[in-house]
Amino acid sequence: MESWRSPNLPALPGTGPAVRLFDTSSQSVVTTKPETTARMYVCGITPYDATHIGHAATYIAFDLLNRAWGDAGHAVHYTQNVTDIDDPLLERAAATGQDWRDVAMRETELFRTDMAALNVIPPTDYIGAVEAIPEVVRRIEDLQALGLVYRVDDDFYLDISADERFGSVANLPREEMIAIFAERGGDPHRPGKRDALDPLLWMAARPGEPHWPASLGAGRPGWHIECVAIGLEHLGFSFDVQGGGSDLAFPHHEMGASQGQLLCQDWPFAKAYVHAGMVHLDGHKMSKSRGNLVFVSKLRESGEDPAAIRLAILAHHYRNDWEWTQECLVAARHRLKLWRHAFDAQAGASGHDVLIQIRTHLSNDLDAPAALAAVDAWVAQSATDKSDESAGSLTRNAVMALLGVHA
Ligand code: 5CA
Ligand code: ZN
Repeated sequence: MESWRSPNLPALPGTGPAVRLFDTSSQSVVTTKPETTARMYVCGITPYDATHIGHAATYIAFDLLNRAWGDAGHAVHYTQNVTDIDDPLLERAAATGQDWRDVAMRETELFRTDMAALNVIPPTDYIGAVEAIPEVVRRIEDLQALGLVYRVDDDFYLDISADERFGSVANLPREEMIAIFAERGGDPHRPGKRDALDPLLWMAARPGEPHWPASLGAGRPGWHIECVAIGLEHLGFSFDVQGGGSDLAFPHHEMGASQGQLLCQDWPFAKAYVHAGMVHLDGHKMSKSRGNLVFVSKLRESGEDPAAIRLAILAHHYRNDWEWTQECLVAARHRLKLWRHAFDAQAGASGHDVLIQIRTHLSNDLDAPAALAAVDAWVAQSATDKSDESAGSLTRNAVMALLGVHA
């Protein structure tokens, strides 16, 4: 699929430090140690109602990582999928009398426009589930050859317990896994399954639903195998970061890790599993199913500066759950105005010092709020300290290159 245009990335003097990130699997902050090229897979949208502030916050979090790695001297190979065939998309299309393909195309296009407006660096590969069906089928055949696949009626399931490490991404007790699996697209109680937690790999064609021909019989992919097939195809095994919102840790990333490990008979599928917190509205997780949404496109239509939307998001640490409010946006507008004024003035307190501080905070588990506070402090100091004549342009470039804020 086409992705979107790249934002302007000003060059900065020197390089940033190695990036440390909180890894869900080990429940600790780890130092990422990519080879020359850092490899990252971030789960993409299911395009039936794009792009709310929660989505934007998650993709901006991984955009910070992309920028921090680039600043540390790495090339970044970034793969993202689009779940352009899945139950929620079909349900939405049916409920609104639209063709599922039209819904997917329209919402994906809106997502691209929103990501470009928010200065998110596009992925290297932007891959739809539908276009990846041949790879998905090939991976399921490989699992079959390993004797790990069984049928329930005409659907195919994976014997997940064959991976002795199953459970080590989200580290949840079994009862909790079963409960969450049922909430997030799984079918723990389907009769005929060997284990409640076995994931669906291939769903046989249902009357009136889209399906594709395959050796497995006509049907469509299960959810988790989609990201495994796309990740292995484009990044290879044991890439540096598997990312998404915290609602993907289980079952999606847990199931994906086991599937990848079984396919490659190796470990780990990803070196770190990194999860962004959930953005809430009116006390509940912002979600398409609940309908409590603030859309990036609506804010933009109402004349909001995308840089203010991005700053409002960056004021929250990516790992925390937080509540979107009008006040965060008002505060971000105010901050943006102060920053622009200070950058325009050129002379100010040392631009070099603030650059180092932004780099340090970003490399420390993407601590954007601390980076914003460092810029605020520089702005305040620059009201009286004019010792550095080009501080404004250096700080503006640092903010643009590292935080992605066009100030
Ligand atoms: N297509 C799958 C991943 S393969 C999917 O989860 N799509 S999604 O559209 O439901 O979500 C896209 C991304 O946004 C996921 O990483 C999800 O964790 C994240 N996300 C969804 N809602 C929120 C929220 N309220 N706050 C933060 N991130 C969210
Ligand atoms: Zn995914």
